[in-house]
Amino acid sequence: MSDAIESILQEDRKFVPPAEFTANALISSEEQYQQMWQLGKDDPEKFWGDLAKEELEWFQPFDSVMEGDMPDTKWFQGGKINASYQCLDQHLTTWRKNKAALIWEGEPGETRTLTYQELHREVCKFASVLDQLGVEKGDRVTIYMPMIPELAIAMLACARVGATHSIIFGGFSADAISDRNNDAQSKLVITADGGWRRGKEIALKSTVDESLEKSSSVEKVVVVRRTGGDIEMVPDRDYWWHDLMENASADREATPLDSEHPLFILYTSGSTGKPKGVLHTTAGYMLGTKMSSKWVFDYKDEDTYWCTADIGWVTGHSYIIYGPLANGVTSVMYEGAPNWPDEGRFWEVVEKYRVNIFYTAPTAIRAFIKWGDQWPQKYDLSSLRLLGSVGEPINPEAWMWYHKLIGGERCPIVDTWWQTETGGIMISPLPGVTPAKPGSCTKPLPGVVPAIVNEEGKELEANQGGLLVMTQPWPHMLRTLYGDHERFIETYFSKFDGKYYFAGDGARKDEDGYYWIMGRVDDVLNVSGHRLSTMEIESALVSHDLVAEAAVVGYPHDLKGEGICCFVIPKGDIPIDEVKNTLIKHVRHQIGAIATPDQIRFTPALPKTRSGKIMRRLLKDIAAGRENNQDTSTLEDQSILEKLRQEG
Ligand code: 6R9
Repeated sequence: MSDAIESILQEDRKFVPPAEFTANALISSEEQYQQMWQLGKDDPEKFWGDLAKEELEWFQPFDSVMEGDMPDTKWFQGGKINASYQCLDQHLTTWRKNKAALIWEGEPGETRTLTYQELHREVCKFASVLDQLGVEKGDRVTIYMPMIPELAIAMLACARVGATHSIIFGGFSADAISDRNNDAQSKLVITADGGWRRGKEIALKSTVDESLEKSSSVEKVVVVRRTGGDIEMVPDRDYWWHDLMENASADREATPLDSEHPLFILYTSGSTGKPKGVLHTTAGYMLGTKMSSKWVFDYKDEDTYWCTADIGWVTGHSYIIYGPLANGVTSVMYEGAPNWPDEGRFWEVVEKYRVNIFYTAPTAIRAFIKWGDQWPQKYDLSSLRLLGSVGEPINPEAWMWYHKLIGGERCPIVDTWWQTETGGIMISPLPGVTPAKPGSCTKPLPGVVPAIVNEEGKELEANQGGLLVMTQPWPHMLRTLYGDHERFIETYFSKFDGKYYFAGDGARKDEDGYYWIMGRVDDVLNVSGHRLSTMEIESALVSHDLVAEAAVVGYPHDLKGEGICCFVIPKGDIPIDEVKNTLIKHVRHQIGAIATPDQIRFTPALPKTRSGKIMRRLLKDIAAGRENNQDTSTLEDQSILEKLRQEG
């Protein structure tokens, strides 16, 4: 058992929300939560239907709340709606029109604030640009950009005209972009010359150029000038953002769209090599992100809220843009690294904007711990009133550090469990209600009905480890994997005959009904809170001439949560270190920097069963440096294990 899991199992501390927080909270008592949760379970139609009427602005009301069972539930049929209208237009008739929607800080230090009105204006203008470029309702648009305001503008403009955006994280390679362009059949790519990261320019446009050699569906490219770096512009294909915006009309109404109109595709790693295009639609997603952020972050109108994620991941979609803006909140957006120009940057930003709510990932917290207490201690963090965590289980030690050093022991911590597929937070404390236990994401939000089941789908007793499933549909769940509905059913629903949504995580529920996530049960790695599939990395490795066969496993890593260990059978003689670097570079080129292997171990053979299956459990033990006490009787060649250990 790993140290992290061991320490979670021993955890029995409880942290009750401060009375003052509870007194001002939107959901402020256990009874109120119980009532909401019970209604969501017993009568989801009423629960979600009432919220959809109260909380969303409809061009045309819906006829039904939900139609059909999982996996193909349709929500709010007959309704007409627009996500950009929810985030922008609805605030313009209120006092919020001149409130800051986005406060942006670039890594080099420049800042830009866009009020709701200003953001609306920019979004309308870029929506007009999309019209001019021939982007139509239903078209797919790829966005590959740094964390700059134009990224938010581009995504909301797509939503405004009914184009489905597919945002690709800036750390992905040209091949990864072309795969996604082709899968989605994107018509347009929006990018920038580059972005800033740790003082260096990360080139984006040149990567897009390379990807377009293999993306035949893409007709045009829009380029934001960010770094001023040297780039090539292809006539009649590439256009500067600022040229297009110069004369664009700010008069562009939001197109009324069906509730189930596809809002975005976001690619994520699954257990096979091919990334999955998770598709979210409009009304259900907007309701889910609006309500979950309101309940979990307990927004107040005067709050400044900062989610440190990149918009290239689902957390940035749901909790930098759609959720907060639908609630009329001020959302901070930061372009760069947490340790540039020094390790105090995040705390400097908190102090500068008097951030009240701060949402980050355990991998970042572990890095802060390593960098030392002196960094947060240098800054005034007294504005903070609530902290959040997302992306992977937070170990109790990191939780305590976050609580003491950042939260000054006064801020509740919301450990939010959810996935790209769930669209929004599913299991999380309510900060004014739920006593926190470090390491547990606690209880399901209203409208969410999870269970822990065994392989046969039988619900387990308290404290028994099993598989996490959802037993009821929810409005913000994924609708399909783009272009592959069969894979959607197969991946998430076939395990339990269509009855449950299978999350892919192992978990247990304790005697108080608290959920404790134990990590993925499939071949998905969680590296610094980012999902990567072992198969994806294996295919990248074997695509290199020097590699005959490869097996990739995760192992516990102090900072990243999981590190990437690659066992490689080379072609020919066992090569030297230089080849390791070649292979590392190759993987980075194939997938992107986020997939950089931590270890490459050459081996003459891999441990296999007699039927030829790689025994990953054994490799995992070896990568983790653990003694192996598993059954190796099915291992074809017993001497391999010894050899592998020696290689390490
Ligand atoms: C939002 C996001 C999803 C996977 C998920 C799980 C892990 C996320 C967690 C957590 C424990 C938490 N995960 N939040 N594990 N506690 N609070 O991260 O989406 O990138 O799709 O990853 O991340 O394993 O299945 P995504």
